[in-house]
Amino acid sequence: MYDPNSKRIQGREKLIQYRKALQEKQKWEGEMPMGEGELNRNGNPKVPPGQRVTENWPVLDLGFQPELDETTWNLTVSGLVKNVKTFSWEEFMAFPQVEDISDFHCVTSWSRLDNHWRGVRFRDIVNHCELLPGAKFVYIKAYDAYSTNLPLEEAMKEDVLLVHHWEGHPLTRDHGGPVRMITPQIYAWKGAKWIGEIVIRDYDEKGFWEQRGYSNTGEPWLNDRYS
Ligand SMILES: Nc1nc2c(c(=O)[nH]1)N[C@H]1C(S)=C(S)[C@@H](COP(=O)(O)O)O[C@H]1N2
Ligand SMILES: [Mo]
Repeated sequence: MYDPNSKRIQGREKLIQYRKALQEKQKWEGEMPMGEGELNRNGNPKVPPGQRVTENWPVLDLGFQPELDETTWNLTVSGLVKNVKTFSWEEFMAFPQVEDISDFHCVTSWSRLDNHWRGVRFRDIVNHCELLPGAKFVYIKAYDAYSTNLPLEEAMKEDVLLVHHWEGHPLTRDHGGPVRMITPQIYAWKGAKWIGEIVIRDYDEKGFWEQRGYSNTGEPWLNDRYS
């Protein structure tokens, strides 16, 4: 925790591995310059290919921002878990509260670096409900018409959080307050704002943007944007 740079180095290493594997080095290099000019003090790229750093935090939604508060919001975990359960705000806040700093990469090419989050680990909530055999995919439903999907393995990573604070302030409604998911290692569309339900499944179902041509995997460091 508290080391977004090591996460960037991991991403960068993934990219290098991938380039080696491709063995079309020159062609690839021409199409996809690494670094994009955004270098940190050590000369390493801070952002994945094709991304630019933004200082502000843009808002993206489907034109509708659900109005929720701590009394009306709740979170259901369903599907392949032993204990299907709906957590109230108080029950959600009773999980271990963690802080983390991570980057946020939007597929529309902006990245916001070093976001300071407070929230609950996705894996703590799901483990509490006890995964059943066959659990492999996650389908997320939000309080707007939004949905998204990701492999369970990605969702269980340490820095995937359900956050309620950003930079020391309660998460605002426009950014998905009171609680949204964040997926630092994959594009931000995989992190549902106004998260309402986590469905654990043995099959994959595409979410809102995945159905409309976004990548099913969405790995920023591999420039994995569209399917
Ligand atoms: N519920 C919901 N979650 C969502 C979206 C949305 O429209 N509705 N947009 C996604 C996209 S495309 C991105 S890039 C991020 C944007 O989060 P932000 O508006 O806080 O920057 O949220 C993701 N989660
Ligand atoms: Mo996005």
